[in-house]
Amino acid sequence: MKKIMTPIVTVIALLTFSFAAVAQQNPARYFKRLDVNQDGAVTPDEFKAHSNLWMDKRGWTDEERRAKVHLSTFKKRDGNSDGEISLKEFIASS
Ligand SMILES: [Ca+2]
Ligand SMILES: [Ca+2]
Repeated sequence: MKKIMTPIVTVIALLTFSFAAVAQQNPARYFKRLDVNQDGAVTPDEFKAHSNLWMDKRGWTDEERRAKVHLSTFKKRDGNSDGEISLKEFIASS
């Protein structure tokens, strides 16, 4: 388990860093890009569209790995665990 966890943790750190790097420049604008239907909250599906792009760029084909990283990154952002990321939560986690 430890053997598997280490790369995943590294990947999450990298993913978080890459989000943070873009988000830091203008979190509100970045949030708008993620919030596809512009209702003020980013759902797992909206977030997934973004994760997928990120992972496709890196050639990730392992579905299990993609799902794991997607879920853990979303959970990190969803401060109150209501299943959506608000702008406030997004800025707080940027
Ligand atoms: Ca939305
Ligand atoms: Ca939330």
